[in-house]
Amino acid sequence: MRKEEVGRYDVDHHPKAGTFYGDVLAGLSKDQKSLPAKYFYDAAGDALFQQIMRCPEYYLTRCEEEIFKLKTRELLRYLFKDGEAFDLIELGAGDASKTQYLLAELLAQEFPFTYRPIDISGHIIEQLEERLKAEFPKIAISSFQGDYFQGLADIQRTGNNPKVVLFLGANIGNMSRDEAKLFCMNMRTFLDAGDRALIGFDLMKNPRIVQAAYDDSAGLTRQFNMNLLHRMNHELGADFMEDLFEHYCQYDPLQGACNSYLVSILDHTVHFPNKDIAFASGEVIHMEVSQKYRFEDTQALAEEAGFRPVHAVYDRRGWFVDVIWEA
Ligand code: AVJ
Repeated sequence: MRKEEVGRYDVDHHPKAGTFYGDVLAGLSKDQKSLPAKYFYDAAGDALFQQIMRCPEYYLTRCEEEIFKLKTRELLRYLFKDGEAFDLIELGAGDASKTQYLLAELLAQEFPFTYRPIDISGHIIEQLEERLKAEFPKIAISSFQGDYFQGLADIQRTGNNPKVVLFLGANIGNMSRDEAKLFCMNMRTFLDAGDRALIGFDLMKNPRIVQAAYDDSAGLTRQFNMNLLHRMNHELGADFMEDLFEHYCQYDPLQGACNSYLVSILDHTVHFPNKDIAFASGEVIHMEVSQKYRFEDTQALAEEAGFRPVHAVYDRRGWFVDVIWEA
């Protein structure tokens, strides 16, 4: 029986780091249990995140959309040099809902560029390519499905156009400050002097506003977190029970860190095909950090990672910033 289950879920007895099972077991075996936020995004997670982005409390997407829609030319002016061919690379392109404003303007002004979206989801990449080709028949697009740095390495190997790298949506917020620094340093190694990066940061603001964005009244963020439990049940043969966990999120305005957790409400044990995980009543799984920054923090980060801050574009409320850095 046990063996059959293991077979059914194709579960390795020594799961490797970097695989869903390996990363999940490593995270749940630590004293302080945690799960990597990147595993939120299966098909159901993608759909829930789409809903979160449209819910009234989640201001981030609307702020950055406003910047891309109303300040397209300002972005263009600081990102691109006239006349020279370049690669416009986007890390975690998703549906490119903000980038499309930039693409439309670049095409209208006949900039010679290739759009190179990178996304971990093959499904998302295919849809995006199809949609953009329909919408912008003249676009040169070459997408990469996989890890950001694999994608950057691939682009570096196959061409030597100047690069502009987009990393939008406060995706950098899913890293701790230290991780963000390593990430930016790593990104810098794929760039040449003069290449540019545009990064979206969510800024520190009234703690109630931040807190509400990650604890929406419709319970979408709660479902988004619970979805990872369901995903472990479906894909790894675990037996998490949603009713035994509560969603809890807490914004710390001193650190600018919004942390979300699932709290076990009883002593109980969750079974994977070849591993048991014990939960104490009140014990938490750390699910995600959404790090908020001061503008000055982003400038320090640029310098630490080997970039020169060039320009910054804010939404009208000053809640969000897209910074432009030069390598
Ligand atoms: C995709 C990382 C930008 O942290 O704001 C939204 C993910 N998690 N609600 C964020 C998320 C819960 C989101 N990022």
